[in-house]
Amino acid sequence: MQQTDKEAIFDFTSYLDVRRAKLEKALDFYLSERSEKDPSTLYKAMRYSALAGGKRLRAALTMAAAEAVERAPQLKDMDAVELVLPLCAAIEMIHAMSLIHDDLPCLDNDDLRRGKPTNHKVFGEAMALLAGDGLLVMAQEVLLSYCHEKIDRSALLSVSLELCRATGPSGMVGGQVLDMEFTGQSVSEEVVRSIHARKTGALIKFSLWAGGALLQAPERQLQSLARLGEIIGLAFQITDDLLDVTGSAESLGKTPGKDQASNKATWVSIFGVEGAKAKLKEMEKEGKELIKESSLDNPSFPALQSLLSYSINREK
Ligand code: GRG
Repeated sequence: MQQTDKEAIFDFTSYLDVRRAKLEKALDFYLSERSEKDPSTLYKAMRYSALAGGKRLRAALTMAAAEAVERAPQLKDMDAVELVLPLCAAIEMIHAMSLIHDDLPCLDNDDLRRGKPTNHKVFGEAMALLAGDGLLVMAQEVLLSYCHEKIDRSALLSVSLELCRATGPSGMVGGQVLDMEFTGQSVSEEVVRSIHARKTGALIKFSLWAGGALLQAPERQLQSLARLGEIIGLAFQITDDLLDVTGSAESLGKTPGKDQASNKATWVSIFGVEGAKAKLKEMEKEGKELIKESSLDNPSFPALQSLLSYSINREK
C-alpha cells in the first residue's frame, strides 16, 4: 500500500514495542529497592516475574483506551500514555503475581513460564508466595502514589476500587476458586463463561475501562470500553484454550496440554477445536463492529482493532 500525506500506515509492531519499552522502564523504577534495609531477595523475586517479558497485552489495552477517549480538560495537552503508566504498571504487577501463584505446586504446579523456570523453581515456594503478595499490594501503592497530580482524585479512587473488584473474590480470585471447584465435572457453556469472565476476563475488561476512566472519559465511551473488554477477555480465553491444545512449550513459553491433563472445563472441551475457532471468528466480528460504531479507533490509527486481532491470532 502506498503511503500518502493524509494517511500514515499503522505499524502495529512498532506501536507495541514503544509502549512495552515505556512500561518496562516504569516497572523497573517502581520495583527498585528504596533503601538498603529492604529485603533484597524479595525484590529480586518480584522483579524476576514482573520484568520477565510477556506480551504486555493488558497494559497495551489500557494505553490504547487512554489514547482513544475524550479527556478531562485539564489533561488535554498531556501525553495519554505517560498519564496511565502507573496504572499500567499496577495492572502488570497484579498479572505477574497471579502467574506466580497460579504456578505454585498447590495450584497448577508448573515449572515453566514465559520461557523461564517458574518463580518458585528459582526462589523456593515461600519466597514465591511472598513475592506474589508483595506485587499484589505494591500494585495499589504504585497506582495511588505515582499518578500525576492533575489526575482527578475521585477518578483515581474509583479506578483503585474497580481494580480491587477485578482482582478479588468477585474477579480473579473468585474465578480461580470456581475453576478449581468445577475441575473434573462436566459443565455447561454458561459455567465456563462465568469462570472465565472472572478468572481472566475481569482484569482485561478493567484494563480497557480504566484507561478511559482515569482520564475522566464520558460515560458513553466508558460503557463501550467495558463491553469491548468483555469481548476481548472472552476471545483471549478461547485462544488460550486453543493454544493449550495446539501450541508447543517452545512457542508458548509454558507447558501445553495442562487443561486436558487436569480435566479442566475449557472452550475446547465444550465446542471442540473447530467450534472454538468459529466462536473466535464471531467474537472478532462483534469486537470490530463495536469499535467502529463507538468511534473508538481513528481509521489511520487502528490500535484497538489491532489489539483485538492480536489477542485472537497470537501464537503465545
Ligand atoms: C490473589 C489476585 C490473586 C490471584 C490468585 C492464582 C490466581 C488466584 C488466579 C489465577 C489467574 C490466572 C493465572 C489466570 C490465567 C490468565 C492467563 C491466561 C494468563 C496468561 O496471560 P498472558 O498470555 O501471559 O497475557 P503473558 O506472559 O503474555 O503476560
